[in-house]
Amino acid sequence: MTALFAVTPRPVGRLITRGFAMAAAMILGAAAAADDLPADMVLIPGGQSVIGSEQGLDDERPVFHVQLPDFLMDRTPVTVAAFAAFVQQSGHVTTAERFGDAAVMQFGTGRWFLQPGANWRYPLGRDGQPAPADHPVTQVSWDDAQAFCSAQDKRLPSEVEWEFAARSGHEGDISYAFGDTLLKEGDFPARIWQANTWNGTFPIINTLDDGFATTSPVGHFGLSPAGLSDMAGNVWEWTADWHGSYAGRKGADDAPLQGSSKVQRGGSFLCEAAVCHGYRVSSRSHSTPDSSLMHVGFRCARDA
Ligand SMILES: [Ca+2]
Repeated sequence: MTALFAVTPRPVGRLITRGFAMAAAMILGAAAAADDLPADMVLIPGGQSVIGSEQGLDDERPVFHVQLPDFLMDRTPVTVAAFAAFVQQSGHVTTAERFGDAAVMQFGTGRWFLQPGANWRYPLGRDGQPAPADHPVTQVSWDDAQAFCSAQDKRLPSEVEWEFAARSGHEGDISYAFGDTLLKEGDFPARIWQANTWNGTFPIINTLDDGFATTSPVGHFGLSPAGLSDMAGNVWEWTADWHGSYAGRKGADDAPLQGSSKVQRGGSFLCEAAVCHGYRVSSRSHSTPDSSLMHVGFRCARDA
């Protein structure tokens, strides 16, 4: 049976954004100069940034400062199609397939359970729909994600790299990878959502205002100023790092050397701000490396 998993509750935090557009323009200018990038990756120019938020939850503070070199990030989360190609080529058998079950949340109650037969092909189990090819792959463990990235000559991003990329060069407090509002400014009452989250009252009512009850096609909600899609909502994304307190952190290279669970970033379609505001740039969740969950995927990174 699959090991226990943790899904961290995410209360609402109030965050303030300033100067986002200027920082974004700087990033875009630097990225545009790179002509030899892999088509599926984005150059994230290095620099300094704050990590965490003093207005966030306990594990988002104290904030600390990092200095990062240039690095590359996948433009989108890894899709079901890309993962299928990897499986076909490598013969990889996922953790969920070996265990015979994976974690599924029951809509209406919010109760998590291990669903027999759930895996990356059928995230909700064999009675559910097969995973669409252009959606982010889910029901993959940290070990599966690591294996995929390694096969592409890539690696999982560190937690610091993930947040740095989500901030698009913005060092101050910032709400989301796309700015400071979930709804595109000026579009009321058109209600143009910028991320796939939970709309309504979790876990009882999902109004589906953003169009999706579970995952959505990668890139459906556009790109962040850094050129990345789905850096808020859709699926949480595995990072390379063990989860731990920020207390004593002094830079990008002193993440915990051991732990019991790996950090996930970005929030998911299950996040409703009053319960789980996980799609903020500084928000963190974590699960044991062998956990496979219906709302967790990943993307890869590479040294520049
Ligand atoms: Ca949704």
